[in-house]
Amino acid sequence: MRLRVFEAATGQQALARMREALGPEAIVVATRDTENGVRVTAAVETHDPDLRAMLDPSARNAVVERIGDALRAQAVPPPLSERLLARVRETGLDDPVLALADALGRLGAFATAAEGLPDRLALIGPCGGGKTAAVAKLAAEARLAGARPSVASLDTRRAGGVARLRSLLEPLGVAVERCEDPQQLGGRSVTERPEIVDTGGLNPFSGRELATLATLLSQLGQEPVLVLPAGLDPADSGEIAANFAALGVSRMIVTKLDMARRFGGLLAAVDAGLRPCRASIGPAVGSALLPLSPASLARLLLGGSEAVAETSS
Ligand SMILES: Nc1nc2c(ncn2[C@@H]2O[C@H](COP(=O)(O)OP(=O)(O)OP(=O)(O)O)[C@@H](O)[C@H]2O)c(=O)[nH]1
Ligand SMILES: [Mg+2]
Repeated sequence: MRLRVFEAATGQQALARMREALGPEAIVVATRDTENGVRVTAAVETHDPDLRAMLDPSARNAVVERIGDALRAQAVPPPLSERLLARVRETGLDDPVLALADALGRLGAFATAAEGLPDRLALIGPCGGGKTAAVAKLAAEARLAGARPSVASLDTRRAGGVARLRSLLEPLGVAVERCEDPQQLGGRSVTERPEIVDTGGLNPFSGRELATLATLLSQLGQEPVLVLPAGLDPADSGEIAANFAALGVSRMIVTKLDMARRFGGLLAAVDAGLRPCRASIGPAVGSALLPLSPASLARLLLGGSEAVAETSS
């Protein structure tokens, strides 16, 4: 109940003002004649908060349970789930998306949408992970923004590696420079930005191939960015991400979200120290790489595959 006072020359005018301000549900509590006319005290019902429901401890448990169920369904490794749930319990936020987003924000660093990706980058990662498609998407995005990207490829060991990227970028009028090694790549004078480099795929569990990558990274002027599919087994994904983190890689583009039904692998990679910068949903060059934030990841985890379908349409 809230009280308000209205004064006017006549009672009718005071009542009209009251209705205008408080609506038809207002009721008159008292009227009094004054020197200038009439003074009406009116009341309007306010909806009191349901304190009992707000203080009910089981309401908080319901949020924890909902998030716990989602993390299980997403095949998030149990120790990682427990850490996320401990944070959800600690903050006591009532909204599942906000509560999970907060916990994810604590789990690892996320690049902000504005920060995005470096403007000189080399995409690296497991065979078939989506590096070449991501290079093409980044180049297309730059063209759309009116920039003239520089694109080069170090994927020369395999027949057709460079040709595929060329075929993807030809319609955009973007040339692809073939570079046999990092010396040739570094020897060019490139002023265009962004500068995007494609590389050949590797076996992320092979010590020999990781050692070759480490040598390559020590010779690159561009920041290496891991390209990792979202639907990998969580233990594999965490191990792959940890191997790349050990080589000094800190950012990743997550691909093939549309081909994943569980995102525990993505979370395991974030937990291993890789910052998710962008997400690829579908192979088409025209489908943009979307930013990934703790909130969007929380929605993805709570909404599952339906959320991906929504985002991609
Ligand atoms: N559904 C889906 N397919 C994708 C996505 N990104 C890439 N692909 C497809 O996955 C396949 C492999 O992608 P590439 O871009 O060639 O992967 P890569 O990492 O360059 O592969 P290598 O150079 O052989 O190591 C291709 O058929 C792509 O069209 C994605 O986000 N969703
Ligand atoms: Mg490739």
